[in-house]
Amino acid sequence: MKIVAVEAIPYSIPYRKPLKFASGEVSAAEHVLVRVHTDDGVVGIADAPPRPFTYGETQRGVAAVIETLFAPAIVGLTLVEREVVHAKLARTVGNPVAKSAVDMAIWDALGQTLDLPVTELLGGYTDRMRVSHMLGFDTPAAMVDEATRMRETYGIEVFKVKVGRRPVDLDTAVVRALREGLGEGVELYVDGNRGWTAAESARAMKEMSDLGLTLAEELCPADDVLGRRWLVQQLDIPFVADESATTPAEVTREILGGSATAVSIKTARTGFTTSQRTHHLCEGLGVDVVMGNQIDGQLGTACTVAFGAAFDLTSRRAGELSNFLDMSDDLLTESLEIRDGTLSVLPGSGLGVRIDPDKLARYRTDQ
Ligand code: MUC
Ligand code: MG
Repeated sequence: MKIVAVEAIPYSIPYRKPLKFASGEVSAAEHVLVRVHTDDGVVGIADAPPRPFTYGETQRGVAAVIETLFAPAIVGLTLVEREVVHAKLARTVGNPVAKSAVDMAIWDALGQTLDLPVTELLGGYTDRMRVSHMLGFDTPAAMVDEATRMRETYGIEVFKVKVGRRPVDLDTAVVRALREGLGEGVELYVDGNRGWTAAESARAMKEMSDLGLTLAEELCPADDVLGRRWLVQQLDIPFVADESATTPAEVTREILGGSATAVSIKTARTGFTTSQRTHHLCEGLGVDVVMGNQIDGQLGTACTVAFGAAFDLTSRRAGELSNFLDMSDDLLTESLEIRDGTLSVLPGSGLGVRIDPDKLARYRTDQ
């Protein structure tokens, strides 16, 4: 049960089609695979997807902070001393993605050691989640085509539409085309990644008020404090805090300050240990939760569904679990399968996933 080594392996896998949104664009999964080794020969794994446009982390920075600060701080601790690990990592500010991957790799190693699935250790509420697919910027016709393909191929009926372009009609036209093209049966919601002002957001939401949207996420920056509060007060659907609520303290500030009424939990940035704290906080505050996607590959998606399925509150809404489908390849020995719009938690101990050594050798960038 003792941690003896922590590895941080950078790799790069191209996307077939880049995902574009108001705060950035991703055309390759330039992530870091984290492996935590124990003295029993167990190896826990997790993925770190750096998102410099949101958290300031880079692939080299993630590998460096793990190798130079985190690994020396936690080697020698046992897998059950997760709160000690948490406190040691917290001595370094920021670096949410690097910290989360270390945390989740420890949980995977713990599950393997106890021969129990991580999702059951976390809460064991259900074994699957409905899937929501994120649609990146494109023309209305291309976005309707993509959504139609996702519905026909995987049975996905929930779509998060990226918005936040100027003029706002570029995006409102897309959402209208999606509603007309897909019909009333699908669930649609929007995510602006802070691209609009509060006034632009209000205008866009008014223009789309007949389209039956279920959520609005980060339409304008949380730092525009009064504007955002003004916007949230006039909406009749939950306003999701995503990148503005990446810690329990930020969740408390956003919700109690009236700047959001729902929260996106992303295991890529809060791991399992802090995601538990965020979940319990949201339950206590009585706010809705969405399991978000940090443009995760299959390993990250396996973590999201393991956490999301563990609790009632996190499994109620569809989780954002499908954007790995846009990658040209992945690292796992067996692909995740979305069927009938649903992703099941993988069976087996820990996270239930294994890395294909040949694929890792092909895509790692440090050798
Ligand atoms: C999202 O919900 O914002 C875009 C950037 C990122 O970090 O996650 C995605 C999706
Ligand atoms: Mg978002």
